[in-house]
Amino acid sequence: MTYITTPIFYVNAQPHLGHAYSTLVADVYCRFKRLNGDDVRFQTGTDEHGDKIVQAADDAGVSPKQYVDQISGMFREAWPLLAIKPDNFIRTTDKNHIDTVQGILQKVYDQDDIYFSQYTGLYCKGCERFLTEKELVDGKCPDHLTVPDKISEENYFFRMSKYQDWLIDHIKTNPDFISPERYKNEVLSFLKEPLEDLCISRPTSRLTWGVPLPFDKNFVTYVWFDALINYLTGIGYPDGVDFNRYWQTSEHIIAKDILKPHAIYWPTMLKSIGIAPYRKLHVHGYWNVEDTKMSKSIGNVVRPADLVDKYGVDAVRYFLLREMSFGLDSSFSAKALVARQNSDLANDLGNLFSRSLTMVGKFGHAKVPVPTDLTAEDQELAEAATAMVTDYAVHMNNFAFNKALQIIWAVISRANKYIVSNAPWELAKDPALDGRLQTVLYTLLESLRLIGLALEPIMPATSAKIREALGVKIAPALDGQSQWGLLEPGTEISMIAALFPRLDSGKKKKKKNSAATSAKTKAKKEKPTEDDALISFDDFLKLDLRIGEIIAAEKIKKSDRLLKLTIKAPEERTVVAGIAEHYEPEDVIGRQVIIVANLKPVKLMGVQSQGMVLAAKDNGKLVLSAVSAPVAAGSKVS
Ligand code: ME8
Repeated sequence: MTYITTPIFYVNAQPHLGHAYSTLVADVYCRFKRLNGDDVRFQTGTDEHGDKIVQAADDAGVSPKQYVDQISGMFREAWPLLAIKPDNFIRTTDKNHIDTVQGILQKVYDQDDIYFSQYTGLYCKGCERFLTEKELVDGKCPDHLTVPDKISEENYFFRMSKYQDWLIDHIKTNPDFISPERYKNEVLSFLKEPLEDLCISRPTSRLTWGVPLPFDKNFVTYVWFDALINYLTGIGYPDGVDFNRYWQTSEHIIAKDILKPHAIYWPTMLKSIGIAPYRKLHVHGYWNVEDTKMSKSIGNVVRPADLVDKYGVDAVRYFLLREMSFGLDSSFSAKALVARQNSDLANDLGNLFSRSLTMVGKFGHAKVPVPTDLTAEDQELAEAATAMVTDYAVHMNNFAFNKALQIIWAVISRANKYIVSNAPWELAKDPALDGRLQTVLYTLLESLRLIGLALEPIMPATSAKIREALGVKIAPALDGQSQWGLLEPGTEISMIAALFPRLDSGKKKKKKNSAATSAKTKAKKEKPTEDDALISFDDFLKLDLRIGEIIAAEKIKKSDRLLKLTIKAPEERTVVAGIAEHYEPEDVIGRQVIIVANLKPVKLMGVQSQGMVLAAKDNGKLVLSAVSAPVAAGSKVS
């Protein structure tokens, strides 16, 4: 039995390659366990409270609720495009999750593991946590390269330090608790220093978008204390049957960025709640893009839906698992993906598949042939193919997906050489060699069957195509299907189109009529090229730009960033602008600015905004747009 989870992702950004990798690994591991006959539950979801989300919603000009609904939906919709099938998608704004968090907080508070105190610390908004001086590099957060804010306030604290010795002992006595080893060592080395207690609240004067503390309504729960509990809520803690069934088999998949919350906060929280620690924590490295950190500002964010649209689901799944060594960083490039698609998929696997089937069609009456005596070479291929399944399984269990694939590809390459050395087309010329010919063809088909079986978790559609071509009707399973010689002679084979097209590097795959080719996915680009950055004149004409005159302005309560403007253009309208940190209301009254007049209205902090004011951003400073001489309010800008 296994309960597999991914991190629940913040909804301050759309799903990208990094999120896709963790979720893909969880899906592959889940499919692999199921192939072994295991009872598996797989959960992912979204983390929707906290500062970051409020800020992102503010920047997008919508309310936090509208914002989280929209982005959470994008995560939910992204996974099926990659053939990822979670059993449960959890949101931290779900009522049952909020109830569970409050129940746990009350329990931990009642047993005196939470106390109230004054705290001064260095807070990194990006990490959503206080950093210690030691963690800073040149005074900055090493992950976000920002100087943390010094914050001093009264808050509630979880007695994390109380569990430090227990945690060290647990990690040492359970060698598989955190893997790969390097991350276990990192945690143990961190635990050599005394652990501080964990600040688990935020005053509502600073943040309201969170789970209210059940014992003090003036505070909301710190986002990490709330988020980690998702792993319990998702299986119905405290009394759902699934909790008792699955919890002790829980395995979390994360990247190195969130090691500390998962390896330190979470086990100590569980200990305090009185729940056994999770079974395993699997930590992977980071995806860069062409050796550069993936970031919105650089414009190199890779969207999974775009990749699927361009290259197809299985090629993307294959590439991500083949290219990254679990635990280490890796670099994505479209060029490398195309190269792998052409060499590993179209050439090696694709050719083995189409040559074998074509030859069975031509020389074997399109039926699984009857094998006769096996030669040493046949035996060797048969043994290599069966050993492949066993060895691959060891690597899959250890999250060494790239090694599992290398083992499969070694057999593919061997089978391709076997075709060349046995030259079935030559055997076909002499009727006396028909027995030999049929044995060679059988050996190829049986190798393909085992290759297809092993590939199921990683490339489910390809594996299904191989099964279909070979006339295998039963659902794939390692137990009972891993031995040699199970293909039934006489079974009709089906001719199926090539598994993978060859791609010209840099060119798009011909669009298929698939769900992946939705209008939405087309709108998102993998990496902007010069062409992508250009819009047509028709696109430009869609914008209704006008000169607006600001005739009134006021601050919006509870927002540091927003001003409510009344703008004449020529009719009066309300526009909410995020300029309050740069302009006082009295500074803007009487100004003429350029507005986008045909933007869909949105509600911002309860105020309906009908348009947008254009401003230039210079080194973080906003400067309002203007015209060089006064013009009539409402004049069109073109
Ligand atoms: O940290 N390479 O959410 P998050 C590989 N909400 N994986 C990457 C990656 C990259 N470049 N970028 C992101 C949070 N990831 C919290 C988690 S869990 C209780 C709460 C993946 O949206 C990777 O799995 O910042 C990483 O750990 C996670 O996204 C961080 O997602």
